[in-house]
Amino acid sequence: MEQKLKVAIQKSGRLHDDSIKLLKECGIDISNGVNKLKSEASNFPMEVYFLRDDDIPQYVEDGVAHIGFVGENVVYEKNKKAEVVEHLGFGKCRLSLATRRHEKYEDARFLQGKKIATSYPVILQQFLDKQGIQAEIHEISGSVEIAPGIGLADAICDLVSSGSTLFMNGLVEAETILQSQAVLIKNKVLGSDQQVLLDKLLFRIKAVKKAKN
Ligand code: PRT
Ligand code: ZN
Repeated sequence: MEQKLKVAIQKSGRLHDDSIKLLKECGIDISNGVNKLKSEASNFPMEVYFLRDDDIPQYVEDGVAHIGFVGENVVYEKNKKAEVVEHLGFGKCRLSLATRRHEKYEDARFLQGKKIATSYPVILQQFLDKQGIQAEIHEISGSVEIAPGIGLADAICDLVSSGSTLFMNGLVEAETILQSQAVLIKNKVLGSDQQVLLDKLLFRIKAVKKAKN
């Protein structure tokens, strides 16, 4: 049986198109049928699994997928045993604290004793611990930006790219706690066949990135 490299990418969402595009630029053709969970490359020994981004680190840790394309924010939040091997240059954003526009945030001490809404409790808690701040974290899975407006929180910690979502909700960015972009992660104990295929893919990814600079 021919060995294949099993790759996890986002099924739909902000990283899906750029992930497929990067593979294509690497000369790898994926037939991407809508609603398909799995696909096979026609010209590279590769199988692609389409998954929720949140699940990708776990799949890679378990070795169900050998590698995955996912946001660094998700990698650090899930904290699984998967290794970041390459930054992919798309999906750029930052995880930031934001407060109501009128609030005077000078540094993290502002957060002492306050309520913060976020979908990133792990990364936020690490930040607070490092700053020696005690705050109450409210974990919510979406629409974090409305939390201050409805009295659920004093501040939020969420992903920002253009900043327009914050602006529309009367919030301002107070502090960035993580810069993020899509990365390639790999299972920690790849077999030698998979490692050879990964090296081949990485060689092509690096060439694509270089051509863009
Ligand atoms: O369904 P699934 O779970 O796979 O997808 P998802 O809804 O969890 O993730 P998705 O598709 O929204 O984002 C996937 C990844 O894209 C994230 O994990 C980040 O690594 C990256 N990314 C880049 C972003 C953004 N930019 C971004 N702006 N993810 C989310 N946002 C959201 C942010 O949460 C906020 O609501 O966009 C809004 C802010 O955008 P601006 O431009 O108004 O600042
Ligand atoms: Zn998700």
